[in-house]
Amino acid sequence: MIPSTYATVAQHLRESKSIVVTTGAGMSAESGVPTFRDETGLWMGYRPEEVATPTAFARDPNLVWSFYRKRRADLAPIQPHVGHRVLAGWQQRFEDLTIITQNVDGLHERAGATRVFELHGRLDLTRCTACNHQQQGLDDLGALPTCPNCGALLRPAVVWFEEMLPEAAIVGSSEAIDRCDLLLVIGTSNRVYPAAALVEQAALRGVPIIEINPKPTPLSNLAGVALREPCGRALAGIDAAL
Ligand code: BJW
Ligand code: ZN
Repeated sequence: MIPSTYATVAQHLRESKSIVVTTGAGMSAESGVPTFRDETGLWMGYRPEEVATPTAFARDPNLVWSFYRKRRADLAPIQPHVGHRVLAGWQQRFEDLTIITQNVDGLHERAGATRVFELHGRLDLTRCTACNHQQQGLDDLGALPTCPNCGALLRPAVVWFEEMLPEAAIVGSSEAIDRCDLLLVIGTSNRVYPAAALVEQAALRGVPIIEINPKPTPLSNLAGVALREPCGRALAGIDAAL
């Protein structure tokens, strides 16, 4: 017996021509990646401005690298879950489905998703603060890694507060939002901009919005349908109803 909300979302999916799915940290929670703002989230014990701003990195790169060194090590054994696989499968099934993620864990791609815009960069990418050098991988680079080319400090290739998002990701995301006729918002607190503004942008055009999140968010009022449960179970349920 398929719950009626799963059937409703499945019907929306079948009837839509262009679908966008935005995801946040809650998307990866069932894989074992901590969220940021929940009770046991990553920001507990840290003030975000102490570890996730360029000013913080300039002031205390040791502290910032110790935060990211642990997160890179923790990410290494993590695997995508059924929800990531369902979304990747929908990209094969539906003509136009774009995933826009704030996550830096690369789990959508590892589950086989092909069209993914990563708004906040990648934890498995490191870049030089002085030259164009970039390196890929989750290897332990030591306490304060430096560039093999020029000797300057390396930094995680993620987007911190006060930094611009990658141009291609923000342009591609905005275009996808402008042509979509269905938006699924999964596992984000919708507190960080400009990511949250994409949801507002779709709402302004009257696009139906479906939120999958155990808890309401500041943008829940824009969603016509809300599934208040973990996304792995919800996505598997919707998939079964398709
Ligand atoms: C589940 C679940 C399960 C649990 N299933 N769900 C407009 C207004 C106000 C402020 C601004 C504005 N525009 C810009 C700003 C400033 C700032 C901002 O937004 N501040 C607000 C916080 C007030 N934005 C920026 O600075 C951005 N840059 C920018 O705007 O550039 C222009 C500029 C230039 C110069 C000066 C000023 C502006 C950059 C933002 C970068 C964010 N970076 C981080 C860190 C990335 C690196 C890293 O990983 O360390 O990105 S912050 C952190 O928050 C991370 C996340 O991607 C992001 C969003 O968090 P997310 O994913 O929503 O996670 P949570 O924990 O908040 O929520 C999890 C949710 O999951 C919860 O709702 C749970 O209920 C749910 N959940 N289990 C489904 N199983
Ligand atoms: Zn360099």
